[in-house]
Amino acid sequence: RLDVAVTFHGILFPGHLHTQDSLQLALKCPFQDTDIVIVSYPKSGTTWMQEIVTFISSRGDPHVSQTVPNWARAPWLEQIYFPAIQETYNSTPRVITTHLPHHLLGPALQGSKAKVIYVSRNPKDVVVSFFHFHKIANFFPEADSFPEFLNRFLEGKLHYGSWFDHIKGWTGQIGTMNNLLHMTYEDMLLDLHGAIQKVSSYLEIPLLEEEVSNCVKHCSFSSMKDNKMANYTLIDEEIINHGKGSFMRNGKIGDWKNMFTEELNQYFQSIFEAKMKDCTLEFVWE
Ligand code: PPS
Repeated sequence: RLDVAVTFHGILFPGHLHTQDSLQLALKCPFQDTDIVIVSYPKSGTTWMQEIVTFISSRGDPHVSQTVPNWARAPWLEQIYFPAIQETYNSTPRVITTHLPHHLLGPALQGSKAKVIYVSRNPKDVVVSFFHFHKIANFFPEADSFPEFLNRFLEGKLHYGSWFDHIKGWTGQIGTMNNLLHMTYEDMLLDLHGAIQKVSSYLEIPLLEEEVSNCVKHCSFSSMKDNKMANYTLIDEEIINHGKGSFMRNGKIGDWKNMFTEELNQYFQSIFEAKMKDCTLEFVWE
């Protein structure tokens, strides 16, 4: 069975992709000062940021993005295959991706100059995207009804843990960690050109206007949906059921409105307000 879970520090992870050892190794990662680390809660724009960083590094040239799958050019730190990839992963800078929360990964990054990019998205769209992904990804447990799924999300019981802990843990480091850039899915959707310029300047890879335009063109939803090195269609049908839906599903802000009833929205709002009362982040909901 593909949907067996691993519990690590009280958080569930898909056992198809992780083991206790792979998770433990991640926490001891010897980060290099040149590393670029993309951090996110699932469904927040991870794949998009992997593409943006790939294109900034190649100055808008599509060769790498069209020939190397995203999991090989920006591998997942905590997944089983990471040590094997690491041995042959000679590109500088290394681009590493992770969904780990700050309370687990923070110690390994302490003292490192690795450039962290934290990507977040409004949680209503996160939970809707995650719900749909559970329906096609066979390494997640069967999705319940949406209200039950939402409840598990709000209780922090889904795989990868609590969205609240994740966002508060990482964004709580802004101002403490010099090497942390917070980008939102909504920033990227509303102004991709500006978002790419911001990331390129943070990474100290200045781009010509023409190079930024090429990055924008190739990082659009439609370009990525058509790029088999970015859209996960290379993954076996038994792992991701492509017949039931696509990873590049909708790519919009505000799709939550199609799933949340008024009652669910009020319920969400009450929990959100209670859990985020110590947090000043503002979200774009639609
Ligand atoms: S994962 O499984 O954690 O790696 O998922 P993640 O990549 O974080 O999030 C997947 C959602 O991001 C959307 N996406 C995009 N939206 C707009 N433009 C671009 N270029 C883009 N690339 C990926 C993807 O469609 C998923 O969101 P939903 O709402 O399900 O469409």
